[in-house]
Amino acid sequence: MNQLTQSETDHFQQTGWLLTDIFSESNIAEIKTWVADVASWPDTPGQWLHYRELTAEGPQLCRSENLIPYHEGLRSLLTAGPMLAIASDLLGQQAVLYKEKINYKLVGGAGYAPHQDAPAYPFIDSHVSCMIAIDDSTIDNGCLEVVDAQHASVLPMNDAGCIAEAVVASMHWNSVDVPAGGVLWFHSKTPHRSGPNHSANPRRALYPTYNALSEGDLRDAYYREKLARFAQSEGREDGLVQVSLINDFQGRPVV
Ligand SMILES: O=C(O)CCC(=O)C(=O)O
Repeated sequence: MNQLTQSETDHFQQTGWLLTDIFSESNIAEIKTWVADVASWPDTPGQWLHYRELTAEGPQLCRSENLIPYHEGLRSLLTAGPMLAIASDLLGQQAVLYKEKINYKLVGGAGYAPHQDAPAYPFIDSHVSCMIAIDDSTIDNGCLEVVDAQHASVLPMNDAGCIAEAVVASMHWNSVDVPAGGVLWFHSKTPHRSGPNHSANPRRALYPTYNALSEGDLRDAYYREKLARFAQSEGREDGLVQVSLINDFQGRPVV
């Protein structure tokens, strides 16, 4: 613990998000190769999960998840060292990894409707997540946009499990540029959204999520629950790609 300064912890407590700079150039280069490793994995039932979307460039990977059982580098990055220490600082107690994913947002990739993560994360009320930017993340390529000081409770939702339109319109959205290797931490009730990637380059990001270990080590239970709910689901009524337990992703299905 105590990887963060008091003013950094205060910023997170007050706003619900915090931008940190913890990786060296060589760390970042290595993490980029790990993300490329995952993207090259085949679709193998019963292991990691890949999801695809249809873009103007054709079918593209949009997300991979359940990665750490199959990648030693990612496992040690996300379950030890500064990542686990910062998550513990922000939770105020020992953290444990709850889930992990890569959102690729390749050229033409879709964005995410305004939402809080908490309704999509069963078993526990409060988590802390972060976006580890693999590529520079800007408004052009669909960076995260967050709302300050709205992480105390779950806000009214629409049928998609996203934040109700009237509430979205009443809030002030801050777009947060994150340079490649930068890490943007956010609470699971911090409202966030992102636009599509209108640029000519990918906007990849790795997202680990942590919970307090005192509430249980629930990573296996999370993936079991998610797969069970997906197996029962008949797909989204709006016909878009289902990557989450809420319907935040705006990607079109590959037909
Ligand atoms: O990667 C993004 O643009 C947004 C990700 C997000 O909000 C999510 O995966 O819940």
